[in-house]
Amino acid sequence: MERRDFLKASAAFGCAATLSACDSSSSDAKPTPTAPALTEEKLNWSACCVDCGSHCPVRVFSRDGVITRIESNFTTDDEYGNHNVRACLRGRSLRKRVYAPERLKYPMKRVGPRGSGQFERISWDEALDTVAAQLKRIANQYGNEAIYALGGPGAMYSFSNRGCLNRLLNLSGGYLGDYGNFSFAQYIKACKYTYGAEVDYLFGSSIAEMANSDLVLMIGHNPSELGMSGSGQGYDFVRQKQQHNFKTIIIDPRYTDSSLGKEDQWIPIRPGTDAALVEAIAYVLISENRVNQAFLNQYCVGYDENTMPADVPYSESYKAYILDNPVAGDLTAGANAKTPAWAAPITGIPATTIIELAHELADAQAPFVQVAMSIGRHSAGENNVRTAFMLPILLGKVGLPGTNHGGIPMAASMNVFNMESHAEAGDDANPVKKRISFFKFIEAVENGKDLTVLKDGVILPDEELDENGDGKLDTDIKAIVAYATNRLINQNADVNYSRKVLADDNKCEFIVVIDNVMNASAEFADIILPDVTYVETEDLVNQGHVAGDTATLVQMSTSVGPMFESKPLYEMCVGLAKRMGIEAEFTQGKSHKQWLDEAYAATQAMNPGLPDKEVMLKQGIYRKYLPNGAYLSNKAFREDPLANPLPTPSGKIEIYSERLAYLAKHWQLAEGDVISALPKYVPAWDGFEDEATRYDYPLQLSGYHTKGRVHSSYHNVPWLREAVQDAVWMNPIDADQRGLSTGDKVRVFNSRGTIEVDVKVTPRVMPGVAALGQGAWLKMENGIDKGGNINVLTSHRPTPLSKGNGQHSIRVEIQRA
Ligand SMILES: Nc1nc2c(c(=O)[nH]1)N[C@H]1C(S)=C(S)[C@@H](COP(=O)(O)OP(=O)(O)OC[C@H]3O[C@@H](n4cnc5c(=O)[nH]c(N)nc54)[C@H](O)[C@@H]3O)O[C@H]1N2
Ligand SMILES: Nc1nc2c(c(=O)[nH]1)N[C@H]1C(S)=C(S)[C@@H](COP(=O)(O)OP(=O)(O)OC[C@H]3O[C@@H](n4cnc5c(=O)[nH]c(N)nc54)[C@H](O)[C@@H]3O)O[C@H]1N2
Ligand code: SF4
Ligand SMILES: [Mo]
Repeated sequence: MERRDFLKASAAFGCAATLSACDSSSSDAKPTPTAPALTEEKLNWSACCVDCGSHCPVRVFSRDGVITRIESNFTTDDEYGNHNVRACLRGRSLRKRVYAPERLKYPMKRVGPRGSGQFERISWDEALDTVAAQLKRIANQYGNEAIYALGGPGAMYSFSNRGCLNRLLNLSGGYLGDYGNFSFAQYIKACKYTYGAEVDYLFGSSIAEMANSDLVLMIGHNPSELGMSGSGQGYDFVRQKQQHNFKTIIIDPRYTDSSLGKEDQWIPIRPGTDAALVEAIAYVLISENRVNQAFLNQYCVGYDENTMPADVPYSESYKAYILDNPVAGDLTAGANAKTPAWAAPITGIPATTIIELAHELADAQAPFVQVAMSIGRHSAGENNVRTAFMLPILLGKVGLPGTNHGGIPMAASMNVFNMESHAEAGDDANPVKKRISFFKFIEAVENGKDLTVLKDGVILPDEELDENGDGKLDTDIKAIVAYATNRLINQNADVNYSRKVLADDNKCEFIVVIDNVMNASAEFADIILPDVTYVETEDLVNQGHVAGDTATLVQMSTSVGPMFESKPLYEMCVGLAKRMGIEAEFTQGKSHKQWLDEAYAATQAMNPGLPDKEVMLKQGIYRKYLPNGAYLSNKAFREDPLANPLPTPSGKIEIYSERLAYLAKHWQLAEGDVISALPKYVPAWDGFEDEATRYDYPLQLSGYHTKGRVHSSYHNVPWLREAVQDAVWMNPIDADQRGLSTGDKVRVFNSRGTIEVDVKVTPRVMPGVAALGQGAWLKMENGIDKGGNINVLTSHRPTPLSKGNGQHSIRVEIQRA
């Protein structure tokens, strides 16, 4: 018997026996009160469906509909490959989130000014009547393009996800769609213009491929804090490191948990300057003749005179740019050559360290380069990522065992029915074809009609390509449907700007928020609909994007929900469909249970070994370690580039991109924004070299994803706030200059706002840089955020190419509060 089952059995039988033995041994004649008989404790499998990507199983024990405890997965012998998919500290505290005081219990409507947080309880009928009527009114008055659907990362179920809402909106005339996302908008553009496709090249080699490497270089990559589950990257990385002992170098402004003794070298770098480091490494490799010339000749475009596109001179080549010398064949460095001496003061890395790193990379048999998404979330993010991709390219270490082109680890995953894909298939697809960048929706509320193709990257229906055209949006956004996201306010950049725009209900006339808790975004709703939490519903979930080498499927079920007056999203959507006159189309005549059974059957058809649902309800998790083997990125291209060309226009790796040269000429860019044909270090707004802000705000602030939360999810669990202190990290040098010590309350501020937090003085962050975990809940008091929300300080200015979020580029000053 498994340990837990044994404990459960003793609780059920052993304890009762002990109690009665106690009773009879009493010599006192007075009757001793007996404990009320306990009903049997039930076990249901559920999952943590947040956006960290692992979607770990959890075992929910309950009695009479009340959760007694939540446990992790402990059902295997834990042999690596068949190991338990353990939930991290967050998933294990799920009970605290379910019973949180902030929990939304019933539908509510706003009764004060928008954003004032004044609400009144209403019935479901009133709530759904209002939502249906408002969506219809706005569609009639302004067109369906005026409706924007925001959401999803809070609840990554396969069935009851944002796809339910998307389908509902699609069937009622559609909504303004978006492209890109907060995680990797800039990154996937770097992939597209270098390797030819977006998400396909976001993912690189599996972590298991590190077994064949002798040097793992992580640029901003932090698996130990970002992939913490049993199926996550953190554990896979540690296992590979233990077994194969490859050298590990980590480049990060912070000494992260991925280091902590697992690294051989930590190279602290100033945020947003990795491209300067890479260019200096390129300089060493080129000037010492250590690039892989044969690889560059055969597989790449734009490196030197051998590989330039027709009509583009050598002076435009990468080699000429790095050497600052327009003469082919001449290795003499020009005055602006990208030498280590040039990069040192920018990056904060000594020139000798840069040269050593270049030599280490050149000497490695199989360098495995991992480029994190984080370096894309900067003001010149696309160029940061494109430049980092140059390391394996210059070395020719692409598509060979033990290497990686840079992409984040391929997440092993199983196919699953997904409502979001379903909502875009066939007749249910969105009739509105226009799309904006995900990061532009507040601007589209403020001034949608001013957003154009060439200035703002609006995508028009007849122009699948986001690259030319002179069109624009026809309307401002007038309604927002926000589901499972705190991105109306908390997670979006420049909180004060979002608050100002959304507070005006003449601009966005209607906002509905569907969530579990009253948070900063819910406060801006006109109608709030309370959703069930993960443990209160039946669904299916697979492992998602920031995940490791074990593919998982979890069958969720419940004995505790729905709690209060909450409802699963699907059922809310049925209620709305009824009121919008599209119930038959929406339900297709099926009950919620029938949909779930069909979703399971469809999933089973895609995964032949998957047991029947009855079995999975008891077993909870179905897992496979590397179901398709370890993935080696670019293997086929490397083996035969003619038979397996890349999806770029040239079929090769594009160091020089003619498409980007075209965009650079035709797009209307804001002053200081750079789109370049070559990958380049660009000193951009709020970066280290930004003249406009570096004097008033001398510190760079790095807003990492903390192990204490997933974004804003789990912030309201007091256990986690104790376990992982929300303090701004400062190097002792910077703290001394300001007379600060650990535990002091400080104000962190810039032109956009001020937050108040504790300070932690630590050499784990480099001088000149402060660091603060993103995602803390906003708590505005007299214009100062006492919650410590970093987005009070971030800019809503988009990045040049993807029009994405440069939320990691922040400059601040810090003073005692
Ligand atoms: N400054 C800064 N800002 C950032 C980032 C950064 O690095 N720096 N990172 C960005 C990134 S990568 C991302 S992905 C975004 C994420 O930002 P969000 O998408 O806003 O993610 P969360 O903050 O986790 O919000 C999830 C919401 O879903 C709710 N929720 C949880 N479970 C359920 C459920 O079962 N049903 C419903 N209806 N709701 C539920 C939670 O209560 C929460 O309000 O943040 C971005 N913001
Ligand atoms: N615990 C936890 N795990 C998560 C999440 C979470 O909120 N909490 N969010 C999930 C989601 S949605 C996403 S998108 C991913 C995000 O994954 P990432 O984007 O990779 O995460 P970040 O924490 O932003 O950055 C990772 C590291 O990069 C460093 N860094 C920041 N700027 C730079 C730079 O310019 N150069 C270098 N070299 N390093 C830099 C940071 O200090 C940090 O340690 O994580 C996922 N996993
Ligand atoms: S936060 Fe991520 S790693 Fe932690 S339990 Fe949830 S899904 Fe698993
Ligand atoms: Mo993300």
